[in-house]
Amino acid sequence: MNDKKLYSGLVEAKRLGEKKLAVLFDPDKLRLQKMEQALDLAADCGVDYFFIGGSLVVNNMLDALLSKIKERCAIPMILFPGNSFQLSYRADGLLFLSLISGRNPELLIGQHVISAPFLKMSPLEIISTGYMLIDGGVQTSVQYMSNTYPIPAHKDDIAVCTALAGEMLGLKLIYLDAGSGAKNPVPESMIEAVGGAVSVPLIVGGGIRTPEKVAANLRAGADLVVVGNAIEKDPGLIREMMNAVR
Ligand code: 1GP
Repeated sequence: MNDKKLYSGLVEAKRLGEKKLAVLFDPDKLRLQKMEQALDLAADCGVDYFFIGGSLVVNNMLDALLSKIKERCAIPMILFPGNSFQLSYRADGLLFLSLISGRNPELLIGQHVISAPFLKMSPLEIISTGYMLIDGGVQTSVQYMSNTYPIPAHKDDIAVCTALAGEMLGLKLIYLDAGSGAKNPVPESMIEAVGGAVSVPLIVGGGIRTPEKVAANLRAGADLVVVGNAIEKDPGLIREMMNAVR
């Protein structure tokens, strides 16, 4: 899928004011029965994307997971990799994440250099993404693993300047993430401020547990909301969340 369909779909949806939901699967946390239930519901309700990845993937299930999803539905699968080991040609696209909220050169450019030749040969659609960690009230795996400080949740101005710089550097998406399992999701004031400042599509995730919160984030200016943990615990939420999106 190297024809840039995923990104152009996001840009077009933003232009039309259509909102999107992605369900995040962490290959380490899969329980097969819930997974099958989640896949069927996602297909039935028209979930827009699956994001696949985690800060630390310790099992070897990535390819198996991607094949399983493909067998069961046609929802695009986008890799959301915590490191350069989490790559697979079986997905449709990849968020090429540069952790612009942090000052760890490995995650700004180092891992990218290592994975670039593999990605150049791959059929994946590569979407450069300015990834910004926002303090979610607890230390999350991604904070620890990335060895970076998140942006304080009340510092909308830092978030805006960081996102603007990312956009000016040519990154095609901005992703505000409070981290998987965050106690506090990204504040709506920050989503509004960043959404008003950049023109590329805005993704928001981390600690979103209810359909009301999904709707509030979309109203604040998110174009795409990502939900992982809450749906992993209760796949039934997919339907209510999709209703909130539509
Ligand atoms: C991906 O961090 C999100 O950006 C997912 O977070 O697992 O808390 O929904 P949750």
